[in-house]
Amino acid sequence: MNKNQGSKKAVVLSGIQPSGHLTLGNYLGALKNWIALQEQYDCHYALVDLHTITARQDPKQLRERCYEFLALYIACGLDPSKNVLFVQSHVPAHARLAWVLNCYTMVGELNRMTQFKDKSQKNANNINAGLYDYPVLMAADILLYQTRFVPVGEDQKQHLELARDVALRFNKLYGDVFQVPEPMIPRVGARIMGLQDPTSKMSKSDGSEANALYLLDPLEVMDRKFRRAVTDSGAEVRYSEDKPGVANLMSILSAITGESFVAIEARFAGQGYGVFKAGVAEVVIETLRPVQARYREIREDEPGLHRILKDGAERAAARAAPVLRRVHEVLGFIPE
Ligand code: ATP
Ligand code: LTN
Repeated sequence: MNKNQGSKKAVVLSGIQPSGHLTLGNYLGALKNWIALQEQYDCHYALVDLHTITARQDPKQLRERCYEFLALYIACGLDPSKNVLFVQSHVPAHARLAWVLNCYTMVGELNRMTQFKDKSQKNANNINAGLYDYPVLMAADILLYQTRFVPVGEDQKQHLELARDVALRFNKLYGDVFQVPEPMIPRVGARIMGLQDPTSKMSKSDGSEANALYLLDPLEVMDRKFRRAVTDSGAEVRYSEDKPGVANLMSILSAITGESFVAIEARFAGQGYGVFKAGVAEVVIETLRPVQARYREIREDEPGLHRILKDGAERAAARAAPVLRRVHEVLGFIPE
């Protein structure tokens, strides 16, 4: 079977959970890269709603957020005619392959997943089987499309390793069924930290408003969040592991403008943290101002957004079907 299913471009796939609101971390760690890849690769981007229900969701908000995320993707520059944009639950092959892969994933492997440990601590009253099984569903998302590259932030590296291990294990037993995927992690911006607590990852659903910068925050709120961002003792703008607040703001600036840390240090030499924070705020605000304007227009057309998802699901399902069929065949299931 041709792994790339009639397409010469290498397949890219990634997903974001429609939980909370999209943050600058999601943008710099994932979304910005997605946009850069759309010309060169055969890209698939999923709103992973099946993953999202591993934590309790309000049904109305979940639906609303899927439209919000899709409209924001498009406003940021992701073109629905060049990328397959879809909702995971619309393509049943994801859940079907996840079941199969469950039987090729060891409990010992899942026990090592750090995201499961973190999320279990945060949701001690709802440590459900879905949360534990989350990485297997993610492996299914990826392997279902013969994906070559997976653009994600640093925190997903361990899940990617698991997807690779499962693919290799399956291939060893049944021949060359799956493409073995590779992570694509940006050099800068792969792990944006909280603005109030620069020692923990900025996250869209941990409930701390001041810690995260949301792409749809009013621009004056963004300005305030940066001005109040925790920096470190001292006054020098210098990149150092032991100055996590300043290092984080420098990473944000560098990820957006492409400037090196050395160039940023030179630009802000002798100017103190106040000027530096205002400079970072300005760059972020000017990047997001046009995005927010486009977003409002795109979000208004909900039937149009729904059509994009319907079309995306059809295209995704067509791509996934032969792969699932092949998996069933090698396992010995009677063809449908
Ligand atoms: P949640 O708080 O709901 O767990 P999250 O903000 O961690 O959400 P995910 O949906 O888990 O977001 O991740 C979406 C993508 O954004 C992934 O590729 C992930 O690696 C990336 N990402 C998430 N947070 C950051 C961050 N702080 N810095 C860089 N990339 C990030
Ligand atoms: N687990 C990912 C979201 C995700 C994903 C995927 C990312 C689900 N399926 C497939 C890349 C490819 C996260 O960011 N928490």
